[in-house]
Amino acid sequence: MAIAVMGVLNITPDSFSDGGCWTDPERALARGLEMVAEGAEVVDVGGESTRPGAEPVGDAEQCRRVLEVIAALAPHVRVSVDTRSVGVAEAALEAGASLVNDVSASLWPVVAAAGPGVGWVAMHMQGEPATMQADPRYADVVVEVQAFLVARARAARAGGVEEIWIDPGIGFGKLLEHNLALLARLDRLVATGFSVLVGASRKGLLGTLLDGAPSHDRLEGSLALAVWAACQGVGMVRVHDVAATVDALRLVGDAGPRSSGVRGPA
Ligand code: HH2
Repeated sequence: MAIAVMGVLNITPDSFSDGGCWTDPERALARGLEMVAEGAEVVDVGGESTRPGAEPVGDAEQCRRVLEVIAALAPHVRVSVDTRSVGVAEAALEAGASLVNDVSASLWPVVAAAGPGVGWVAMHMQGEPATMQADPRYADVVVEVQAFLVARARAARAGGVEEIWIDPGIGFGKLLEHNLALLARLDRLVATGFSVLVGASRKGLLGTLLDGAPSHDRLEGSLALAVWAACQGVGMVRVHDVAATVDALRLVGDAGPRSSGVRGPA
């Protein structure tokens, strides 16, 4: 069992837990390198918050936020770009990213066109960030999310994408009961044969379950879910607290960083 850690680097003024922290490119680069030293195999750079209620950010502004940081980090670590925009994904790959973290699960043609060595994360979301938490509904959330992800992943594979990750999208158009059901059945996603990524770090379900803890005070819950994901066979966790997560995963017997092969070509 081996699991990789993807470190979150949001270059946004409004992300739910690190908004405004890394808007200065030098500070962002320093944080990215710090996460590498802490054991992150991938640094996920995003220029648009997709928290509940967030409004879309235009391509030019996303590019202004992320491209300089991606170019500076890429010689040191595998970089993913967290975007739902074709134009931003293309520009980020040009700048040195080699993984497209796509919460819209629609950008695989960009990845296929980029050729070997570039991977794609397909995440499930019901609705759009601005309104997705208003009234999400599912007949069977586990079945529906799995069917959606497998269909997208198969299309991408048929289109020539070699490296595919599927992600249930914790908190994206889901109530607490939906998030818990998906976390309880991560084994079903793992059994599809596609690599699975989970992002539960500091998310709202932890605040709900832990007596209203604010986003900066959800470390224990985040670690518990990372460990749970690892035990279910998930291949990568997307987290804000890299050092603590790497330590927690080592303690449960995972080989930790540099073991999962997600670094891509040297
Ligand atoms: N969650 C967030 C953003 N991107 N990507 C994947 N693959 N999976 C996730 O669960 C996921 C994601 C939201 O978290 P964060 O980036 O910390 O906040 P914000 O969207 O406010 O920038």
